[in-house]
Amino acid sequence: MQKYAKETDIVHGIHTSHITTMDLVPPIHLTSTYRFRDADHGAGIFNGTDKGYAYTRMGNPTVDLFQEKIALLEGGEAAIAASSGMSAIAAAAMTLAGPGDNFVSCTTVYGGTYALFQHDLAKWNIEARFIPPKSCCSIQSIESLTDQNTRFFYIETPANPTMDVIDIELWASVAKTHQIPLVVDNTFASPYLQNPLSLGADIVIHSTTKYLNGHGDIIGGVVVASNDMIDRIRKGYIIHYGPIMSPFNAWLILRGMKTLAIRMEKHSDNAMKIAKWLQMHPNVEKVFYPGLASHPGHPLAKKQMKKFGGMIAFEVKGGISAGKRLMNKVKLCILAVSLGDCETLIQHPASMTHSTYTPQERADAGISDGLIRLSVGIENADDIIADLDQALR
Ligand code: LCS
Repeated sequence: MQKYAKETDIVHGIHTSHITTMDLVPPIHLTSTYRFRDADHGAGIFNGTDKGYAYTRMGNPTVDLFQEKIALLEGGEAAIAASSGMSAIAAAAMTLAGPGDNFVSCTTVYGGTYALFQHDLAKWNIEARFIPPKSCCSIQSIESLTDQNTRFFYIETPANPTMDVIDIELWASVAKTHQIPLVVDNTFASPYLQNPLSLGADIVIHSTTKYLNGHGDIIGGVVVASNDMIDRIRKGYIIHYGPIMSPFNAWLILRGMKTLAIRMEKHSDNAMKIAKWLQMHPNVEKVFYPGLASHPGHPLAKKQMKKFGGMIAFEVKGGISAGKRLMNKVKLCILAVSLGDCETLIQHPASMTHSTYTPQERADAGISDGLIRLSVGIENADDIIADLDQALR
């Protein structure tokens, strides 16, 4: 089979036109159920001896197309889509671990992920063990929290919201020695900028709400892994707990994904320009962007990412009160959570995305009260800079 570059796969991968309609764009299969030719056909689909669809919670052609496409782009055998990034994470975690088990992660992850790990999984007697940012790339720290009941490792890189860069190959090597899977949330990078499976990870997760869809109009998630693992997650969680992706959302994500390469190029170029400008601004205390040579994760990001993405965090002089004034003064940038949209979004992690942490937990995670997060859009970079400049002044 001809092998194409990532940009080409993003546009052409998977879909082949229907033999008679010859449509360029696949149709949306909006159906909850499917006809069986006869009783044996129906029974055959249910027992796996016949190919075909039975019921959309168990499988849908439009959702399948999206799953095949993301598996192709991440270099995985298969994928299972979910109703949100959170349900994709829950599906993976609850398939891999049960009562009495534990897993190891980093303290700094998306606030919803942290709450799921710290509070909700605890109710099922699944224990999350967190490594603080300073030792997140230390084999010793990972080893010291790993025991015979550790069922998986979970990392997010770059991490939300501090932009910590976590060494995927290092975590993968420790995971291999313990024969447990490494799960990587690749949401911030997208498959265009980073492919964790090629660096030794076993499972990749995306909130498709973000860069994959790219247009801020749906919520979705996906898990990419081996055929066996995806089968386990599908049967062990998605089909029976039911957080499936709707065919309509799968179709919108397929549509949004076609421009992933050019969007990620523009997000990354804009963010680099803005991060450099912020770094020089007299009212800015500190900038966290892995593309800056001053970022501690810069050499690692250069190694494991193609470019540095569209997410920036920064602290303004004057702490939280100055930060609030900044967020209230922007005119072009939009004060909103989420990320990866065409529009530049600005938000305050401590009171918004990471308000699920206690103040002490946020301090442990390196999320200061004055930290502001910018999801840089695809507008003209100078217009974003001019807006931030008037607000900072
Ligand atoms: N993983 C990461 C890295 C995220 O940033 C988010 C959401 C999720 C998973 C969960 O995905 P969802 O269920 O929302 O599709 N992050 C958000 C954020 O930073 N602002 O609003 C949501």
